[in-house]
Formats: sequence, structure tokens, C-alpha cells
Amino acid sequence: MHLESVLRSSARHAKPAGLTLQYGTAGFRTKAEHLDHVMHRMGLLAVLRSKKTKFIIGVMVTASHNPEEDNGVKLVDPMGEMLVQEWEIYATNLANAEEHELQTVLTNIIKQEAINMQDESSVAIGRDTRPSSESLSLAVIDGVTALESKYQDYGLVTTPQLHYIVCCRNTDGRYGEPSVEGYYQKLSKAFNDLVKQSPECQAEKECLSIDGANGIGSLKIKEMERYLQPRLSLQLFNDGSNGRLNYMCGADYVKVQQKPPEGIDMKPNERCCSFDGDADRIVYYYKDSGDGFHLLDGDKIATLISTFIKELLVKVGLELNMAVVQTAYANGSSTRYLEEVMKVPVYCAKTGVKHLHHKAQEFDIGVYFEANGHGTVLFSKTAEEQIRQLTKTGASEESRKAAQMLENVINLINQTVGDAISDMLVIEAILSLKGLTIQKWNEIYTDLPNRQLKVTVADRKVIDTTDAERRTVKPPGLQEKIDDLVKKYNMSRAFVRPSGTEDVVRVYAEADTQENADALAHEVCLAVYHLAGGVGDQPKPLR
Ligand code: G16
Repeated sequence: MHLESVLRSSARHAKPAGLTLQYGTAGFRTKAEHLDHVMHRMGLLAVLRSKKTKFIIGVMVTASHNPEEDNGVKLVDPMGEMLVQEWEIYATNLANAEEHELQTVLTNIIKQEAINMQDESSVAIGRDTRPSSESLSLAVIDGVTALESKYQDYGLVTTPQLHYIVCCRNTDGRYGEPSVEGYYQKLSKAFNDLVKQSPECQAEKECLSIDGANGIGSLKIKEMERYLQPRLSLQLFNDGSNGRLNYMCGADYVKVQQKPPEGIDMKPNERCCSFDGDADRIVYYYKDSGDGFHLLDGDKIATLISTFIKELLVKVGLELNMAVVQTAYANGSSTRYLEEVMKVPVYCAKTGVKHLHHKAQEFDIGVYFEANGHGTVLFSKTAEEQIRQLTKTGASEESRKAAQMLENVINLINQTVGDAISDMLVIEAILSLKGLTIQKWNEIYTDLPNRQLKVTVADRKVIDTTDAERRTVKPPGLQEKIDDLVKKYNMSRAFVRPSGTEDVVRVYAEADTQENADALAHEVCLAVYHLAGGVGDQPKPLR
């Protein structure tokens, strides 16, 4: 095949010689100035994937929770899932090929996947609000057009909106109208129908404060707000009008720092939530009248949603198998509560939505959430059909009503990927229907004190993990050291893993008190620093 036009186009997006990047937890992510060639090549790869699958493929330009100067790319497969893992190696090979190797790498992918280059292809492109995102999305388009593919540029969208659009287009609209407007209509209809069933319609009276992380989520929630009134009133902070993206705000900042974002006006006992930079994560929080800060993270969200669904299943009289999928970061109390009180099976997957999503697909209803607030609920086709049937044929008024609520949840939750806006609406609806305050929700179980820290090392690949990232197998001696440290504290647990989105090693520790969790996290940081080639100053204690 003739790839001259690809090579000519590639020369305009030349790869800096010697630069190598790894496909990480959610695609490529690094400083924006290193990504022009990667974007162009991911445009090429999306076309190949589209020809192979005969479906539209999505390319989202975003670095999500990372600082504003970073950027990245997430590839979206036909049903709105993350790129299938078998293709990650092609992505890595393409991104790292020197200019003179590009033709061979492309030809190899085409051969290995037996792609017919005469087949049609189409790519859907979206981007976040970073200053670098517009030019990087043009680089994607250059890659797509170099292979003479069709494409549609959706411009500024949240990551979950692009996932939704890809799924809608590939299912001939059965999942919804393939547009941002269609997304607003589908979600707001499901939300309004659901909340309407609330006896007191509490949501009409309450206001939710949203920290938009100065990102795309704030733009989109402004557009959507009119669809939600009067049932939900919102107050938006960090809307991007002056602050920097993710700087001292956003879901990751709030979760990791365990404190409120800057720029939000928090009134005692009022519900607040934070989105991340591309609006695929959400965490809730409030401050009490004594100024104490309370965080309700992905674990609390998973518990709230799975409890609600389980209660409805009982009313409907359906025996569907439901499970919750978490990661190693899940608070020990949440896992215990789900297993022992809720009697819901819990599974632990590796960090990364792609891993959790995969596991959750094994159940009739799979609820997956990372502690950082990234998650959703998946309903199998059988579960959806049975629930829809029972909205008409349920044995009693009560069971038909419960089936309708479940049907509304199915329509409201974005099943393609974790979605801050959709999750927020599900949570708001549940709180309203159950007449739950954020304090009561928080009291369902008490989190074990925990701490998350980062250590910078020369090469984070020296750390290798096993057992869903709960134990290290490399470098030698590190796991033994962590085991010894954990033994010093009560109710303690700790693990380390190389981040797949930042050039750091992440450290997590929990224990009976905050002081102990902090001390354990610090000691584990020191172990990583000494045994895994720490750079810069030695980690300092937190207090
Ligand atoms: C991405 C992934 C998440 C993951 C997070 C942190 O989130 O989609 O599944 O938890 O990165 O990953 P790591 O600890 O490997 O850096 P986002 O919201 O940044 O795209």
C-alpha cells in the first residue's frame, strides 16, 4: 500500500528523535509540547481501528486531572469503552517509531490485523479546555485525513460525552441521540422522571455547589443547567473564568489533599462536589458546623448507588447478580461494609477504568468505582430487558414503580464510562428519593483514616506489582519492608504502584488513626525512595 501522503503529513508533525512514551492508565499523557506527533499518529491508529472494527472510533484530547501544561489522548472503542488492551501495543509502537520506521510499523499493524485499507472509516474527535488542546486536536485530524478517512470534530466536550456520542453513533441511536444536546435530553429526562417519584421532591429545595475544576465540566454543566430546573439548583465555582485548570481545585485535589478546593464558598452542612479536568470523576464533601471536612469519595458513591439498586431489586422481585468492583485504593471500611452488611460480592481490579469496566461486565449489574470518584454502573442486556418488562408486568403497583425507577437509573447512568455529570444526577436523585442528607449518607460507614502520597524516582518502571497492585514483586526487598512497616500499626494496610498518568510512584496507607496513616505513608515513601531510586530531597514527614 502507498503511505506517501501519511509520511508527508507525519513530517509536519515530526517526532522528537529519541523520545519514548508509554501507553499509560488511560492513554498517553505528558507535557503538551511532546505530544504533537503522538496526536497525529493516534489519528492514524483510530482510522485503522475503525477500518478493523467497521465502527466509528473516538479520540479525546485531554490530560484529565493532570496540570494544565500537560495533555494526553484517550481512544474510545465502538461501544464507548476504552481502547481494547490488545491494541495498546500498537499505540505504543506507533508513538515511539522514529520517522524512518513509521511506514514499517503501520504496515505491520495493517498486516497483523488483516485490515482492508479500502474499507470505510470514521473518527469522532473531542477536546478539553486546555490551551494546547485545540492545536493537538488539529494534529489528530491531520492524521485522520492523511489516511483519507471521514471524521467529525465535536470540539469542546467532556470525555464521557464523547464516549456517549461514539456509542450512540455505533448503535444507530439506540443508546441516545448522538449529540451533546441528545446527551442533555436523555439524562435530564431520566433525572426528572426519577426525582418526580420522590415523595417530597426534596431536590427542588436544595442547592448543590459544584467545583468545576476550571475545566470542561463547568462549561457543560452551565449548558445543561436549564434542563434540570427546577428540580435541581446548582451553584458553580471554579468555572474557568479566571482560575487555572485543576490548580488547587478539582476532584483529584480534593481527594488526595482531603480538603476543600480553593475558590468555593462552603456553607456548613451543604452538599458540595468536585469534577476533574475532563469531567469523568466526581467526589462529594461538606464541612460540619465545627469546620470539620468530610469527604464522600468513589467508595461512598459505590455504596450509595449499590444499596439503592439492591433495595429496588428486592421490591421488583428480581434475582440478578450484582457485584461491586473496586481497586486497591478502596477504603477497607467500604469493602467490609459492602461484603458484611450489604452482602454484595466485591472484587478488586487494577487501577484504571479499563480494568474495572471489564470486570463489571461479568455481572447482571456491575457497579464499579475507583476511590478517586471514577466509576459507573453496567447493566447486562438481560438485566435491562427484565427490568423493562417488569415496568409493565410487575406483580404490584410498588414493584412496577420500583422497576420504573431502575429503568430511569439505566437511562441516567452513562454506561460507557465514569461520568461526573451523570453520576452527580444519580446521586442527587437517590438522596432526594431516600430523603437522605449528605451527613446521613456519610454515616453509612466510617472511613479508615488514610493518606495518599507521591514519590519521584529516576525510573518508575523499576516497580512491578501483582495481586491487583496490592503487592510489589520488584525491586527486591521493597514488599518485605512494607510488610514490616504495616505490622507496626493497627488496622493498617499499605501499597505502592507506579502511576500510569504522572511520572511518580503512588503510595497509599490506611490505619486506625490519621496520625498513624500519615506516619505509615511517610515510612513507605522512604522505603520507595531508598529501594527504588528516589530522586531529589528525601520525603519529609507530614507533621
Ligand atoms: C485516569 C484513569 C483512572 C485512574 C487515574 C489515576 O484517570 O482513567 O482510572 O485512576 O488516571 O491513574 P494513575 O494512578 O495510574 O496515575 P483520569 O481521570 O486522570 O483520566
